[in-house]
Amino acid sequence: MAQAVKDIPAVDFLKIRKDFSVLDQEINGKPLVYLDNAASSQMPVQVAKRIDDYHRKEHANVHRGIHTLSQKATDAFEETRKKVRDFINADSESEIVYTTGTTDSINLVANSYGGSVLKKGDEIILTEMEHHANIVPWQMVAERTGAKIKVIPVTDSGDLDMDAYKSLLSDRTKIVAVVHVSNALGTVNPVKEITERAHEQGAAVLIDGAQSVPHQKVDVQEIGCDFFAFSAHKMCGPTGFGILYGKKELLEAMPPYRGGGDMIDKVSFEETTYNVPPFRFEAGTPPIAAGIGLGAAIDYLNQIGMDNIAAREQELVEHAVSELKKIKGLRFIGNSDQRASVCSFVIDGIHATDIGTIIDKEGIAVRTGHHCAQPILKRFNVPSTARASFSFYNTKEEVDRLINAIRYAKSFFE
Ligand code: C6P
Repeated sequence: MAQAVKDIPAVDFLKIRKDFSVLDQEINGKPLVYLDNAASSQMPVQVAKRIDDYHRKEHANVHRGIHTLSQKATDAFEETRKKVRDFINADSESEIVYTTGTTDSINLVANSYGGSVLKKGDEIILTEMEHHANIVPWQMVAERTGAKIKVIPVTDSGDLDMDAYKSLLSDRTKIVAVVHVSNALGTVNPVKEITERAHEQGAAVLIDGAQSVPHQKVDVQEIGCDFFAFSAHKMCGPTGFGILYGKKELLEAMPPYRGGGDMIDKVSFEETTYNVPPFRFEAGTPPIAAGIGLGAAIDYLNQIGMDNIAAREQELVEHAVSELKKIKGLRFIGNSDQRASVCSFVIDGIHATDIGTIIDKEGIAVRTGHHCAQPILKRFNVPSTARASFSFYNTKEEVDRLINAIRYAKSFFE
C-alpha cells in the first residue's frame, strides 16, 4: 500500500473536499475535523443526490414488477453489481452478493459455507487482530459443528506472526478468515501469501476488506481469496449495504442463509427449490436506494482514482505518525511498516476517553474505546486507545490541529 509521496499526481483534493458539505460546519464552536473515517466515511453530494433522485423519480420494488418503473429500479440496482465486479476485479457479476454490510457478509459465509463444510475436529484459523464481526460468527458456527478456532498471534509491532501461521496450518484447517487492514492497528496484512498457504492445505479463505476497499485498489483474483467482505458506508456510500464476493463454484454449492422472496426458484408445501447465486442469498426486498448509492460511490472513487486516494492518505498518515511521535508519553498501538490510514495510540497517565472528550471540544472527532476488537487490545494490555483515521478529503492542516489538540489535552494532566 505504501506509495512515495512524490508519486501523487496533480489531483486537487481541496476542490474534492468541497463535495463533502458535512465537513463544512462548526462543532463546539470550532471547525469540524473529522478523523473517524474508519468508523464511517462521509458521503459526497454526488452520492447523496443519486439516492435522493432515486427516491424522487425511480422508486419501485426490484426483480418483481414487469411495469416500467420496477424495470428501471431493477436496472439501476443491478448496475451496481457490475460496478462492484469491475471495482474489485471479480470474474463475474454472479460472484457479487448484496448484503447489509461486512458483518452480514461474514455471517453469511460462517453460516452457509461454514455450517455445511465444518465437522467436529475441523479447524478455523483467525488472527488476534480481528474485528468482532470476524470472530463471533465463527465462534457460533464452531459451537454448532464442533470445529475449533485457532488464532494467529500478533507481534509487538502489530504484524501477524507468519511463522506461527504456518505452524497452525494443517489438513484439519478448513477455513482461514483474516482482516485485510486492521481497524484497531492500521496494519495491512499479506493476504495474498496467507491465501496461498491456506490453499496449499485445501482450506477456504475469507478476507474482511472493510478497511481496505475504501483506501486502496483491491483485486480479488490477484489475492486469490474465496470470499471477500466489505461495507458501503466506509467508502463514501450509504449505511445498510455491503458486499460479499464469493467464487462462483463455492457460492453455487452453498445452501441459502435466509429464506423468503426472491431467493427461490419454486415453492410448494411439498418441496422448495432455490434460485441461483447471487439471488439465492438475497431474501426479501433489499435496500434498493443504498445499493444504487454504492454504485454512485464507486463512480465517485473511480473518478478520483484508487491509486491517487492511497497515495494521498499515505501522505496524511506519514505526517500524522511523524508528528504524533514527537508527543512525549505517546505510544502507538500498532506500529507496522505496512500501515494504512489509521493511527491508534495511548498516552501515559491519560485515559483514551479523556483525550477523545477534550479534543471533541476542539471540534476534532476521533474514536476512542476498543474499536470492536477487544482481543487485540488485550494483547497490548490496554483497555482502550484513541484512534485517528484518515480519508483523502482530510488535510495536513487538520492533522496539525489534531496534534495541537492532543498537546492541549495532555496539558490538563501535567
Ligand atoms: N469497524 C470501526 O470503527 P460493519 O459494521 O458491518 O459495516 O463493519 C464491521 C467491521 C468489520 N471489520 C472491520 C475490520 C471493521 O473495521 C468493521 C467496522 C468500525 O472500526 C465500526 S466498529
